[in-house]
Amino acid sequence: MCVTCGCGEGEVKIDGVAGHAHEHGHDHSHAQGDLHSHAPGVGQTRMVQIEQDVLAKNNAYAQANRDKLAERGVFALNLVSSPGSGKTTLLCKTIDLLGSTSVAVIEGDQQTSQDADRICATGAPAIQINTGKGCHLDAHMVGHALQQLPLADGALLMIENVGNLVCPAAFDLGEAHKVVILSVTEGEDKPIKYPDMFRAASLMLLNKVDLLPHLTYDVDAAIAFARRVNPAIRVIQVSATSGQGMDEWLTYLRAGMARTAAARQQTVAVLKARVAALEAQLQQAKA
Ligand SMILES: Nc1nc2c(ncn2[C@@H]2O[C@H](COP(=O)(O)OP(=O)(O)OP(=O)(O)O)[C@@H](O)[C@H]2O)c(=O)[nH]1
Ligand SMILES: [Zn+2]
Ligand SMILES: [Zn+2]
Ligand SMILES: [Zn+2]
Repeated sequence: MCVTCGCGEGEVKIDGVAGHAHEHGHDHSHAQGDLHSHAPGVGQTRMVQIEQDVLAKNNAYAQANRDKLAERGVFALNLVSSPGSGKTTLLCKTIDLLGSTSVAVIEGDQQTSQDADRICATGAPAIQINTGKGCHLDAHMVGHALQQLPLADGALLMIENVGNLVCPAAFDLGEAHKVVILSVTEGEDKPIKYPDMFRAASLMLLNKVDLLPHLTYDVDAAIAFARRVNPAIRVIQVSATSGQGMDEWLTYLRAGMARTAAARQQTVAVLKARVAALEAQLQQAKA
């Protein structure tokens, strides 16, 4: 169940396959029953306890994902938005510009493999997670998708979450950052109506700016609303169809990939130095 809206889980499918093997040997006794957030007969204290258990379990899976990604030097972003903001279109455009060999994608939708099919058509690898009745991806699903996704060392991993401006805010997937996409057809006030999501994100992509000449949309007001809930949020104005703003977006992505690769190299260097020191100690002990 979702701790935010109480919706059911349904049957999760990864690339069309329900259920999954547990090579990683994790305990699978989820604290996710059929309980509903507003379940009659379940007291408030019990509900809070269940929410904490679900989120704690998710955070443990997220940390495992984060460790795995760091080991590979993979920069991972969790793309969140309401349905139809342009996430998949933006991903296709990004892959076209960045090259299909350096990007891999995990797609989240309740049903269909439409989005993964669109990504695969670009040449980049993609895995589709269908959440059934679920309203968000969680770190456990992403961990299983990662087992199947061909992911090069130093790659960019884009996780397109289920279109929903509420529930995905609470679930860490192991990403470096959440990126919220707001399209100019949705109204300026979404950041103050759905503040949790805009607070959780480090970057807001204001998409579909090519449509601005046809709308009465106040870009400054939208940015001011976003900064009211998250003063540190960075904003890039883009159009996934015309390509406007893509340079700045690609610069952001390349900088993140370079930082992540450098951190991995540093970890490897530290480990090598430690191994050398231990070998020297061993030689001394033998002498
Ligand atoms: N004019 C314009 N249309 C866009 C832009 N980006 C996406 N669209 C259109 O918006 C619609 C939705 O785009 P998608 O990429 O499917 O949006 P999404 O966020 O992936 O949708 P879900 O996965 O269903 O939540 C499509 O008709 C796109 O062609 C843009 O920058 N400008
Ligand atoms: Zn929910
Ligand atoms: Zn599992
Ligand atoms: Zn999509």
